[in-house]
Amino acid sequence: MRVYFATSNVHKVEEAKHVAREYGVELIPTQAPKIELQSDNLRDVAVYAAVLAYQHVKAPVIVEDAGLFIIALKGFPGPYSSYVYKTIGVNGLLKLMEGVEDRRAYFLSVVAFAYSEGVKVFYGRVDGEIAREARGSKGFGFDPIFIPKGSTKTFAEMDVEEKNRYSHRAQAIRRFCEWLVNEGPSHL
Ligand code: ITT
Repeated sequence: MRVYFATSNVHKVEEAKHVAREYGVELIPTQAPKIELQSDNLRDVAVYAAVLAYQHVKAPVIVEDAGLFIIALKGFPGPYSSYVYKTIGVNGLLKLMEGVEDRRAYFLSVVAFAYSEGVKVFYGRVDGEIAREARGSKGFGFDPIFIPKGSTKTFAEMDVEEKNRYSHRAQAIRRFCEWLVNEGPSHL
């Protein structure tokens, strides 16, 4: 089964492909149309982007929208993670967390699948904490400062397989693939 994955992020593709392969699903990367809906809801952003992508590629396609939610910062940067990463970055977030004892945070992933029958949405979440300093050079984005529950390593200290054992994205893609294989449209 082949499904397009509309994204500008090569790391997302690599992570998702590893998971999808286990289900016999081939993800084909394609450029996402770059009009992002301004919304504080990841689901709305993903669904809107998936509909646009479907009109563009004219074939079944997924879009994934993700964000890092820090409890002590009332969920910031959340849906603004991409902008915050590009502006203040990892060091800016560490600064905001200086002196903060409650390090709890989670990543959320929303996968929206657009196809002839409409849009289906799948979620993934990983809980963990914000490290005291950046560690590791693998992965992308806020990986150097996120330690998932059950590990002492940051995501940036893990290879793709290990990150996928924990990650929000791997969970959402797994749920999508399970649905696709068991209940999805058979003509894909
Ligand atoms: P798209 O083209 O797919 O939208 P993007 O990089 O803009 O790619 P998102 O808007 O979904 O992706 O991601 C928002 C930001 O959240 C992203 O730039 C990272 O900084 C951060 N992020 C999301 N998932 C992450 C992960 O697995 N590890 C580290 N940071 C992550």
